[in-house]
Amino acid sequence: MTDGLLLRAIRCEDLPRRPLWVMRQAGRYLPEYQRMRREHTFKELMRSPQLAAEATLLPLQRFALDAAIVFADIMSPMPALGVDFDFDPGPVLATPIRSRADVDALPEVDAEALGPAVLATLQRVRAQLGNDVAVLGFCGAPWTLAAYLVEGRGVAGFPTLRAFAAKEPAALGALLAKLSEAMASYVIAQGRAGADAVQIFDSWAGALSLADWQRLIRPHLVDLLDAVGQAGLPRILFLQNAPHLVDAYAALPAEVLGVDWRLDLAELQRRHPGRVVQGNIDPAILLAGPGATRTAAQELLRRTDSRGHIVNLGHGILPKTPIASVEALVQAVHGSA
Ligand code: 1CP
Repeated sequence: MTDGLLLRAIRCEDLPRRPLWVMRQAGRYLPEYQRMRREHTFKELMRSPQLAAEATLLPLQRFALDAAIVFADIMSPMPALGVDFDFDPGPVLATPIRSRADVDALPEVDAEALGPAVLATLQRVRAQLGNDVAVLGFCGAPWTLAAYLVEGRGVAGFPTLRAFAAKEPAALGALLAKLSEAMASYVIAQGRAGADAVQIFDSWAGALSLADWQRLIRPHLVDLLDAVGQAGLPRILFLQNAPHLVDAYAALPAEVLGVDWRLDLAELQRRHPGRVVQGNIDPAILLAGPGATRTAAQELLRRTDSRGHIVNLGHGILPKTPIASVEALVQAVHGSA
């Protein structure tokens, strides 16, 4: 059987239309998901491969999307690193990592303990979908995971993390190295469990300057990308709110570069010819309704080169998004080559 549109776009093939999926597509804007959440906590859903597979497949039952992303969180593998956390609604740590001693106290990673429920979910999802729909695994990039581990929760600008980077660069390096190694094992295991490609979410990429990113973060991100590439798994690298880093990210070893809505995707394609890109409609436009969504999608399709473009939002879909806006997005993408 031949591959579906998403894997073919990753190989930069000529296609009848562009592939489409939506970041956080299995989330709270779906009434069916809200129903599941009334009966189960988020943690319960993630702990049960049967329920997590059901949540993963919900958006595919409504919309003709070209990929399913496994229902899990970037924190799902963290228990294997001895990290204790809860969701409120984002990740909150019982004890943030704030010193060299805290980093050194992290246990040796037990590869078997890295998200076993996520792997079991992927196996179920892969078995239930045809090859025309790609199954995506994912992980957090080392820096974005460190943001939660050090800050303790999502905080605008992550000031505690940035102070830690300034005060304890070697400890930060040790933490990022540990996360990079663990995430490589984790996503490679996802590939064995049925993921056709993996997205590496660097949602908080933009917190440091380019010079500090080059010095402190880049080597560990490259180690992760290299390990995943050596395993033969296609890599989608997503960065958010980091326009000063986008050219540096475009030079990293990943098959696809995913960007947020702040960037001009057509211009990015011109600056990096042949680079496969993903994105980048502003998720807030979908809140404005199907008309505004259709206009934004058509404008994106008109302005950008179709070859090597995976259509997506520029960040996760927002909880109050009308279903009709997602339908308009799907129709716009299906209606044009
Ligand atoms: O109340 C609920 O239902 C829980 C909310 C929720 C959900 C549905 C969280 C807590 N995570 C998730 C699932 C999730 N998270 C997916 C599954 C796939 C899908 O929904 O389609 C994925 C891919 C993620 C990834 C994720 N989690 C990222 C990277 C993507 C991004 O949005 O930038 C990040 C930064 C997180 C952290 C996180 N977990 C949850 C929330 C609400 C957040 C972000 C907000 C915060 O930092 O407080």
